[in-house]
Amino acid sequence: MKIAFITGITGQDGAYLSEFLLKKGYIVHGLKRRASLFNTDRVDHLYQDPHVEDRNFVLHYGDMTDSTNLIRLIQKIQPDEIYNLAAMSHVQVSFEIPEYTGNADGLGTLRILDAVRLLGLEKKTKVYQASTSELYGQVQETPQTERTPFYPRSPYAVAKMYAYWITVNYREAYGMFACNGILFNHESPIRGETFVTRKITRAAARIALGLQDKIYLGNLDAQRDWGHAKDYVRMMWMILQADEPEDWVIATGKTTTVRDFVKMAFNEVGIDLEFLGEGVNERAVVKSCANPEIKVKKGKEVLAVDPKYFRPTEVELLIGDATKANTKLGWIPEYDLQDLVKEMMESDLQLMQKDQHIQKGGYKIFNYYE
Ligand code: NDP
Ligand code: GDR
Repeated sequence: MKIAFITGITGQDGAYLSEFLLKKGYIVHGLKRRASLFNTDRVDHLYQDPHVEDRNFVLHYGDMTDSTNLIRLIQKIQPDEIYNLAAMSHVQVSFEIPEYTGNADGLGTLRILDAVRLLGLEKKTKVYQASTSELYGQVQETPQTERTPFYPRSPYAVAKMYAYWITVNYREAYGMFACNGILFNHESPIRGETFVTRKITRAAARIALGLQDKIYLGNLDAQRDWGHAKDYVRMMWMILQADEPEDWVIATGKTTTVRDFVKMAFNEVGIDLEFLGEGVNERAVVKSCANPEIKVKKGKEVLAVDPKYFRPTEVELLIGDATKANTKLGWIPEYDLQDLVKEMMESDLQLMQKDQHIQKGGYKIFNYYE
C-alpha cells in the first residue's frame, strides 16, 4: 500500500484529496494544526479512533513554520508521496499578514523539500507543490500556459512564487520528483466561506430564506477561471504518477466575472437580478422572482459594493490553457461552472435551512459577512 502525507489536510483540497487517495487504497497521513476549537470538520467523516490498529487515516499535529516537526513526521511516516497543500491561502488576508504568509507558504515549502533531502528520501518520496494561477498576476498574455511569465500581485502570490521556484530548484539540483501544479481557482460546497464564490452562494441562500438582507462585495469585474475541486485533486495525483516530474497548468479554459457568478447563484433559487450604477455605486436589485416559495420583493436591493473588499493590487483576469495536462495526462474536467454553482447552491440552501430551523426554535444564529 502506498503512503501519502498531506499538509493542509483540513482544508478544501486536503479533504477531497484524502477521500480520493483512500479510495485508491493509500494510507493517508495528514498535518493538522493545534487550535482551541476542533478544526477537522472537513475530514471528520474519515476519522478513525486512534486506538484502532491498522488505521489508514492518521492525523498528526504540526505546522509549516516548524522544521523539526516536519522532519520528524516525514521520518516517521516515510511517505511515497507528499502533497504540500498547507498555506495561508487567502489573497486579501496576505496583505494583512505578509510576513507570516511568506514564512508558511514560501519557506514552508522549502522545509518540506529539505526534510526529504536531509532524510535521504530524494529517490523515494515524490513531492507535489500547490502552485497557483495567482503567479500570473498582472496580465501578460491570455490564456495563461506553463510558459507565461509570472508577475505576482500580492504577498501570497510572491510567497507562492518562491515555493514554485524552490520546487523546480530541488528537482534540478537533487534529482527529486518534485512538481508544481499551477491550479486555477477551484471551488466546491466545502470552499472556505470568505472566498468569493462561497460568500456568494451562502448569501444567495440566506437572502432567499430571509436570513440576510444583502451581500457586500468588492471588485465585480474580476474574471476567474473557476473549476470544481474534485476534478483538480484528481489531477494532483495524476501529476505524481506521470513518467517525468514536470509543472502543469490545471484550468477549465473559460473565464467568468464575479458579477456573472452572482447572477448564476441567484438564478438557482429563481431570482433574476438587475445591476444598476457603476464602480463603488454599483448595486443589484431583484428584477423578478420565479419561485413562489421565496418572499423577496421585486426592486429589493440585495447587493452593494463595499470598497473595503478592493485589494491594494488586483489580479483582473485569469484564464488557463490546460492543453498539456489534457494531451499528456488525459486530464479532462467532469464539472462545468453551471454544475458547480448548482451543487454549491443546493448545499448552502440545505445548510441555511438548518440555521432557519434553529432561529425558529428561538436560538440566535451567527453569520460572518467577511
Ligand atoms: P484552504 O485554505 O481551504 O486550506 C489550507 C490548509 O492549509 C488548511 O488545512 C490549513 O489549516 C492549512 N494551513 C494553513 N497554514 C498552515 C500552517 N502554518 N501550518 C500547517 N497547516 C497550515 O486551501 P485550499 O484547500 O483551497 O487550497 C490548498 C492549497 O492549494 C493551498 O496551498 C492554496 O494556496 C493552493 N491553491 C488553491 C487554489 C484554490 O482555488 N482553492 C488554487 C491554487 C492553489 P487550518 O484548517 O488549520 O486553517
Ligand atoms: P482569489 O479568490 O483571490 O482568486 O484566490 P477569491 O475568491 O478570494 O477572489 C476572487 C476574485 O473575487 C474578487 N472579489 C472578492 N473576493 C473576496 N474574497 N471577497 C469579496 O467580497 C470579493 N469581491 C470581489 C477578488 O477581488 C478577486 O478578484 C483564490 C485562493 O484560493 C488562492 O489560494 C488561490 O491561489 C487562487 O484562488 C487561485
